[in-house]
Amino acid sequence: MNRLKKFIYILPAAMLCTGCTAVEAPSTESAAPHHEEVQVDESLIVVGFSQVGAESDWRNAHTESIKAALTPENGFYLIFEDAQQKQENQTKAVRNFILQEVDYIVLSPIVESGWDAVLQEAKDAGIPVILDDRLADVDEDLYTCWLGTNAEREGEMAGHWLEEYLEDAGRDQETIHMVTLQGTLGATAQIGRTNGFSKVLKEHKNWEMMEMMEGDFTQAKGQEVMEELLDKYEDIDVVICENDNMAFGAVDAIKPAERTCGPEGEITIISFDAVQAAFDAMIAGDINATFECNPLHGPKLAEILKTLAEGGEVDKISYMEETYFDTTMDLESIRETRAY
Ligand code: GZL
Ligand code: ZN
Repeated sequence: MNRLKKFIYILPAAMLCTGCTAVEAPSTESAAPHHEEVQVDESLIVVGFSQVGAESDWRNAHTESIKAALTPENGFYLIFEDAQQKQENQTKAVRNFILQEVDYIVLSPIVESGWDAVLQEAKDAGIPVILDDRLADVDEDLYTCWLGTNAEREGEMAGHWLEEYLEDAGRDQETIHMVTLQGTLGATAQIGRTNGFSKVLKEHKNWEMMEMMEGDFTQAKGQEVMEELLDKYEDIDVVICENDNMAFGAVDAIKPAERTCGPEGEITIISFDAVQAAFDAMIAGDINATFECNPLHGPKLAEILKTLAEGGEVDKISYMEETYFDTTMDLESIRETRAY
């Protein structure tokens, strides 16, 4: 088990832990200007988690799930850092975790590139790294395992869903004009969804992907990009949005432009994540389908960390279970069962 640990944190006095029941250390940006020692109960697994940001409903559900699982009651001391969608903040956070001698580093890398140096530093410091959600493009020996979602499969599922949808509508021979709102370029979810959908796109000579633009997984950027595409293209039949928040942004752009979308509209909207607000958008008739990307990683991540702490082995890759939802389903009742 871990020896009794002492950490030098810059902590507001109020956050000083009393006795040994550790509290979640605040992210360092909220630090007060003085050093305090925080003692962590020796039985707790100390985890530094560098999160991408709070850019989407999905991301917030992902954060909440991990915070709810990595609690002192469950045997963890969590140090949480929100990088506000900046890679340099994540690199800084990982270096901080190394200085604090955490037991494990969990990283959800905003993009796949640029991690070799800092993950080598973690390896040299003997601190195992677990990649969660997105992947880093590094040697496999720089991370212990990846708990993720199969974005390429999500993209392919969306392509096959569109095949069926168009066939049912008798439009399988029609020229279908499409655009894509891509997520943060270089992020695993963007790479996988774009590549997965493209595999099906290639099988249809009558599907015309007119343009792909980065919407950075946010609603605001999604709206901005969709406004540009609507100005540029008179005839858009399908919009592929690589997450729900960009789909909501696309709807915000389509409606004021006197265009229509969703199952009754001229523009079919396909999305990814399947957050609750996407169910609301399908029920409202604004979007057609959303491909699930399960953010509830907390329990599985806690299980992986405990297995490792007990000297056990874990799979190099573990995928979350995922499906899809569209307006042909009983969305009201499904929505009630959704945890995010
Ligand atoms: C998916 C995750 C993506 C979500 C977006 O694995 O990385 O990031 O699809 C989120 O909503 O911003
Ligand atoms: Zn058309």
